[in-house]
Amino acid sequence: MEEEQEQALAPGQGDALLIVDVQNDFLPGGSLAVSHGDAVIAPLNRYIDLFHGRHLPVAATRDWHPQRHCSFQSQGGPWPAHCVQETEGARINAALRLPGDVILVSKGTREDRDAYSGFQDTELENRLRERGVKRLFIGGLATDYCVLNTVLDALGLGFSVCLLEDAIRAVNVHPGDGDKALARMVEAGARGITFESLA
Ligand code: VGL
Ligand code: ZN
Repeated sequence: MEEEQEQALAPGQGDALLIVDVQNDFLPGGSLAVSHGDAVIAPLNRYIDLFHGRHLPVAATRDWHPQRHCSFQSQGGPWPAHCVQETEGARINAALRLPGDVILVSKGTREDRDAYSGFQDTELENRLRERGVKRLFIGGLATDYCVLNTVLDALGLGFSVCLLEDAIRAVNVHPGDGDKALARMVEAGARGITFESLA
């Protein structure tokens, strides 16, 4: 019984890894730092090695805002300026070992629209479909914003989702937001997993 479950979970044909917004501005020292956000990097590198080693697609999203983006406080939005295109803060952290053939998707690129989901106004769905992806293993930052919205969109689009519980961290603007987001994702059909559950 136990073994059967593990086999079903092990990444294979039709699976892809999707890493959300592991950018300097969301890490300690960044302009919209997620506390302990850097704790996702080591586990994500293990997932990258696993997927890349099996020749399975690895995708990454980045928040990629123009200088006067509507989500910035200077423009009446809720957030400090963050992930401004071509700045150091917008760079995906160098410690993350993304493969050379990563599927890289930029979101929130329009001044007048925000995008918490990696699927919003991007080519992500097409890029995954053309690789035959049916199930996504999703981790990154932040649990209560971009991970939440990316996971809900993925499920809505018909992908199965395994949520990497050991490779996500929350902003927690309100205490408990991360836990609430986790519950919503599981309620919507995401399966919470850890790296150990794959081994
Ligand atoms: C995010 C707030 C603003 C995220 C992006 O990546 O979770 N959060 N922009
Ligand atoms: Zn943003």
